[in-house]
Amino acid sequence: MCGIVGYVGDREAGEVLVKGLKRLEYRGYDSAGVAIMNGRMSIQKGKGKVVNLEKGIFANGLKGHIGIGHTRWATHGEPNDVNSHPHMSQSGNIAVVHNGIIENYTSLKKKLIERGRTFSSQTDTEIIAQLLEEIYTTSKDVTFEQAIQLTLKQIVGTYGLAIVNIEFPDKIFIARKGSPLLLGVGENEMFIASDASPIVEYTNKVVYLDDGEMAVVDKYSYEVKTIDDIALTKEVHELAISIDAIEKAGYPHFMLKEIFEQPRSIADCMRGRVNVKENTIQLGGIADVMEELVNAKRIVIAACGTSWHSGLVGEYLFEHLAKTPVEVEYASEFRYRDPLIGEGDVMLVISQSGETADTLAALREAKKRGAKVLGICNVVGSTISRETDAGVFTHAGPEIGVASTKAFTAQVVVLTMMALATGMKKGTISKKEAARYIKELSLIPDKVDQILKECDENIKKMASLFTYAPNFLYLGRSYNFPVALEGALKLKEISYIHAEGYPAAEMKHGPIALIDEMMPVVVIAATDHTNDKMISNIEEVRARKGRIISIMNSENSDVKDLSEFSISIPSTVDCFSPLLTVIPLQLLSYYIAVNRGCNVDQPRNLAKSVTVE
Ligand code: UD2
Ligand code: GLU
Ligand code: MG
Repeated sequence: MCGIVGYVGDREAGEVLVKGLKRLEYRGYDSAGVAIMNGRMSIQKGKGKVVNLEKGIFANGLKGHIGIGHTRWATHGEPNDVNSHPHMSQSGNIAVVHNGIIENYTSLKKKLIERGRTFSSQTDTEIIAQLLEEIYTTSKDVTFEQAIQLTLKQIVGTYGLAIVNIEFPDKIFIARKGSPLLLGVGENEMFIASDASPIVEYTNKVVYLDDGEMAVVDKYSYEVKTIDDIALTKEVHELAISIDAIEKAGYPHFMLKEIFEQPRSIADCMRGRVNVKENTIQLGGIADVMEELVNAKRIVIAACGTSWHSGLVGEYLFEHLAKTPVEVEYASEFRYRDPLIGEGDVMLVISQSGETADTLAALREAKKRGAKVLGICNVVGSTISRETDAGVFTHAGPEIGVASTKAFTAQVVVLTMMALATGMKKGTISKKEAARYIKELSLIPDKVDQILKECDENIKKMASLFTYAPNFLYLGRSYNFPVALEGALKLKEISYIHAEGYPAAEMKHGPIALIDEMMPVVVIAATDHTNDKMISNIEEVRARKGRIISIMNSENSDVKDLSEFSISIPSTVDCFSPLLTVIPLQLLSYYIAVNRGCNVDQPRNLAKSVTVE
């Protein structure tokens, strides 16, 4: 995910672009760049924040009234100066900024290299500039617009695109499939952006591009058509929305936006890695260390907070699917207790930001003692991702809400893919089983979507009944025990209600003393091999008048009958159930916190990235 801006008019383009990119910086912030045309094509780009870009534009005196800009969140190729957008065609005539992923870029790149093109970056994006130039310069009687259409037809993946060509010094070409893009219509000036936040201060008239559409824009007019060249008349919308709301895509909080992004972030995490047709899982980031992972005597997972919970799910996954013994450690404990770890062991560190101080220290300790250390991080270029021997990025997109949601599900997806890949290689799961798991995994994004659509209203209603409960208990078994911990943590973090997560059967060894008619007990009762035991645990709570809220599968009528409230979700195989059961719990904590008037995105005393011990 990244931010795109474009400008053509009478203003200084550099100023409009930088201002717009600053507004879009929440979408990605590892590098930024602009292309400005003024008789020639001037490029300024590099690693780091938009302020660095601004200094560069100023220092190099980039002037002009037409340009495109980008703030990047790397998916393909590490965040460095070369991989920053805009990307150029070989001649330097065409510049492209891109939001999205070109899935077939490897094969296209190979063909273009065979035809003598040299590439300068590791990105998927560069292929667009190069292929476009190849088509435009080698095909007879093809206009630049037609060349764009032909290029887009060869590309598989998602894009929001803005393109300039020095041959057309007053035009910007844009196109969209899967990544948002809109046009701001001003008086003798036009704006282009990923969302309306860079535009609202100049105009309230916008045209939203839909998938499969492109446009040619100059300062006075725009022409929208499909990529099959059918002209369109688009509605001009009037914006009546604050900048703050726009950055949150209309959601009142980043946390809610991120919860609702999960169908997409989970799919992004699996993209290019899970292949249902061929029944394979390919994790490029750990291909070179697969041998070590398969032969590991033991895996130690070290993490903090929510990442520690995903680590617990990882333990169950690895022990079940790959038959490798796993221990999960709090990173802060591991580093200070003379741990037994060394050669032949694999350590897995998990951190959304990739900067968590305790996790980083655990990583260094394990490395010092001779273990292979692999990372699961969301932020590309972060310290942990650089210091690990190898790893897998979650590609969930920037997470702004302090309470982690989409990063958790993406971490669990990565752990699932790793455990499956290891099990397949080790032979601990058969081909047939693997096929079933891979198929089921590919269905998860749609099931998450279904939960969000079907359960949101119910959960909102339920939350209003429990807003002032002083305590909550969360119970789960097997794969859903870590989810109970995560549900309780979410509630504590953002609503400041005391909550505890417990393995359901362990409740009778203590917490059962807390249960009375005032105690809401959230039970995660997805149908699995522990179902009957779970039902007994629910009876134990009911016998003490506790109020049962259940997260269950629709066919589980026994649980429904025993619950005061139940949220019904689709079923999946046992080991993927956390990816579904956690969603209602995220929403429950969110709505309770909102009802209590808490600052959901920035809860008191917490920080997004804990870079201190
Ligand atoms: C990588 C590239 C991607 C594209 C693709 C082509 C990045 C971020 N990803 O995606 O651009 O070229 O290959 O097949 O450039 N890593 C760590 N520690 C961590 C996380 C990752 O060392 O905590 C390393 C990992 O070993 C790999 C690199 O970072 O060398 C990228 O990891 P990835 O998961 O993005 O890898 P992949 O193959 O999905
Ligand atoms: N795939 C492109 C890149 O890695 C664009 C990523 C984005 O949308 O931020 O450069
Ligand atoms: Mg274990």
